[in-house]
Amino acid sequence: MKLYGYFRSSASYRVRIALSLKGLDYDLQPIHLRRGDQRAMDYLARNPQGLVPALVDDGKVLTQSLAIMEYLEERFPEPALLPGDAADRAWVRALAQVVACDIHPINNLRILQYLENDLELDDGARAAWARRWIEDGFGALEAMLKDDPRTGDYCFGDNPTLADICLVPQIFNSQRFAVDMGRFPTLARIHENCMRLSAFKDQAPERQPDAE
Ligand SMILES: N[C@@H](CCC(=O)N[C@@H](CS)C(=O)NCC(=O)O)C(=O)O
Repeated sequence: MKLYGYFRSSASYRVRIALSLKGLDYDLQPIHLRRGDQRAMDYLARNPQGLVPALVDDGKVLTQSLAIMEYLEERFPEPALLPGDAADRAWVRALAQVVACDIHPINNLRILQYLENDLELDDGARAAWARRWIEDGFGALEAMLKDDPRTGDYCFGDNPTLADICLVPQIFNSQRFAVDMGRFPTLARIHENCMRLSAFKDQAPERQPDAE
């Protein structure tokens, strides 16, 4: 498998964690987002959205981190990243989508670049924007997880799932915007547990070969 990604991209980090939890090897093809490699013709031929990650398996190009992780789950079911029960799976997907659908897209590089270049917002205003939406989503996740009996060492029980895989990279990203995790003690505890696992720790952005 070949993973097109960028060390600091949280969507790429998600897929690296999933591959690692499933014990799957891959070759990394760095796409330098700040340099604009995602908009080069040869990359757009693979992913016309001009976003990372993209995973190539068996000659097929897969895009969108959630779709890629669901593909990996179907193709390599063990260890499972989703629970066995349909309602539990819907819960885990809902937690994952709070991050992947409602927090991450409005704080993405291209959005921050639009705020800077088109709306001419300064560093402080851009950071305030990112913090606003991250804290909004983290507040919802904290409320969902803190007293729920399904919450364990991780977002769902005592094994990592897609929910943790989405949460941890978003917490990494939130550190750039000085989000105070003290306000989200359940998320902070789960994050700490995840970071004890090599799949999360070794795939962290600063440990990637393309890290700057
Ligand atoms: N929903 C997509 C989001 C992908 C995405 O936004 N990737 C970011 C990095 S985390 C990117 O490639 N940004 C490039 C840009 O904004 O130009 C997924 O989950 O794969």
